[in-house]
Amino acid sequence: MRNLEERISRAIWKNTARDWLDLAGVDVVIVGAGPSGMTAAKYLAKRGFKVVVFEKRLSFGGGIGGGGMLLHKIVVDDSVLPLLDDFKIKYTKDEEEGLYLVSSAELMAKLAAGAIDAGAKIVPGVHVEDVIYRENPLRIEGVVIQWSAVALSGLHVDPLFVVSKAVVDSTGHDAEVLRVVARKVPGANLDVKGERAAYAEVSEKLVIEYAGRVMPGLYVAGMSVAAYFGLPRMGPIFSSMLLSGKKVAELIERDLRGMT
Ligand code: 48F
Repeated sequence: MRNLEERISRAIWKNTARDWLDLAGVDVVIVGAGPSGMTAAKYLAKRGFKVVVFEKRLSFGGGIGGGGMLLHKIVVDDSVLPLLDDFKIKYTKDEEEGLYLVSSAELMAKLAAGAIDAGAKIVPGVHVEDVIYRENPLRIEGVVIQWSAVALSGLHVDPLFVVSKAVVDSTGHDAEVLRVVARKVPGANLDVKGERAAYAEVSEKLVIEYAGRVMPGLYVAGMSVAAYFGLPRMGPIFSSMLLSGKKVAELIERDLRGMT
């Protein structure tokens, strides 16, 4: 029998290698494990798509963990209650304000659990640094990935690829994938306007309305929508984050199944 240290290493090498082989080609790559990305992941995986979520940090949740100015709750309105029920996320109502409260820890944990239980893989510590594109017709066909630790080190290390039928930019305020496409994909003609100052009511509505397909193979959900279209920010109210993720999942399903 090999000693324990050798068996630990062999078990991890073998089994992560198997996972990575499987991830070289997927249906959907979701960039960023924040609220919009994890919501999209659950609904796509539940409908039978092979989904991977790459998250550059070592934890999931994105902006949820910070709550509202580090206070451990976020708010939603009643439009999102059926979705919370889907994930078995508990909420309470503040009658006076007409808003619902969710614990930030519970939201992070259960969005991730919902996505994973539905069959999505969340891989932390992986930075999406670029996309794969094709011409005639112009489309996005996957992403270019690097370990976050390598990206942070400043070493030049060539990355690897993950091919997919759809990529979702759910990277939050920076819209990192859209900015890369705007800069590096000839003919994409994307203009990332950058988010505007706070106007929560308008932003909550428009982020859901504008979430969707940016170009063939590329979709946007969450705060990236605000950054792309120059919409206002909304602070720690999360209805549009969750509902835009769900909407994008439905659009991708429709596109990938060739429905109208
Ligand atoms: O920022 P984030 O939570 O995005 P979101 O789903 O939700 C925004 C809200 O949290 C909040 C708000 C709502 O009112 O304003 O801010 O739009 O999560 C984005 C995640 O993407 C990761 C990042 O670490 C974060 O966890 N991320 C960003 N760029 C990359 C990335 C990248 N290039 N590769 C991998 N992960």
